[in-house]
Amino acid sequence: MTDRPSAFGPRYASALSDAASWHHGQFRKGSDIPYVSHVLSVSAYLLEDGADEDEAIAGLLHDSIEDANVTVDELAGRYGRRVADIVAACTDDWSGDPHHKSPWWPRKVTHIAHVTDAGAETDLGITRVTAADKLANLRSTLDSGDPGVFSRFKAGLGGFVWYQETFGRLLVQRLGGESLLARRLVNALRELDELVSGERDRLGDAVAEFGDRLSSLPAPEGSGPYSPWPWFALDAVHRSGGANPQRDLVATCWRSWFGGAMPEGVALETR
Ligand SMILES: [Mn+2]
Repeated sequence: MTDRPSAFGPRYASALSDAASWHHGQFRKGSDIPYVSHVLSVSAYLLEDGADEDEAIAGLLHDSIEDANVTVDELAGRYGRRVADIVAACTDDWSGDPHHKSPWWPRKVTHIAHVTDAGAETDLGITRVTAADKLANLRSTLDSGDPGVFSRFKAGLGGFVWYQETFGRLLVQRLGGESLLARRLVNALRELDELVSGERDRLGDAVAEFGDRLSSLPAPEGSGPYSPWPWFALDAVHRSGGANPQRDLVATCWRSWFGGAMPEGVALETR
């Protein structure tokens, strides 16, 4: 024990209790693990990276707007403006009705830009809490050992890999190499890369061939600097088990990624 100021003040203790009660009865996707384990991991990663009390509290409460219907004002009243602002920035779509989120691809593109394009004056706490959240999700995916784990994600293997790699690299850049969180993310991304190259080998040429056929399509609205096609092809071919994906399956992927119906004229002919 040392007499350095501890992050575990009465505010932190109260946030621990709120996190446990706000997420009571919720479980991690496809498992019996109580949801609170996730926010405890996020907060632990933050504390180990030298985060301050506000950031460690925001880690505990980062999913409370999205998953526990807590409002920004309520958070600000209980824990102060900074905690509320960090949690709001970690929430990818809360401005509207949580039951009618905007389509996955443009929503993620916007969220990445919102967190990482921030100017130098923007609170680094937002970057830190987001990075700890991404790390906790990535680690539990990598460690699950469950071959079906990617089917739990809205945009499947391809979408998961694009999101983790793109967001992860930008977060690492902004955190800087001295950060323990950044090193942990780099290691996890390396592991993801190994796992995915194994999957790509197993899926064979269909991913590249389908990706090529899609590549003449313009990127959907709200794609920013990103082209979805290589990742979209990876998702569709992964879902079809390595075969050339059929129209119904591609249309299902399309709805998950972009919302709405797949336009006519998407080149789907089988070889
Ligand atoms: Mn989370």
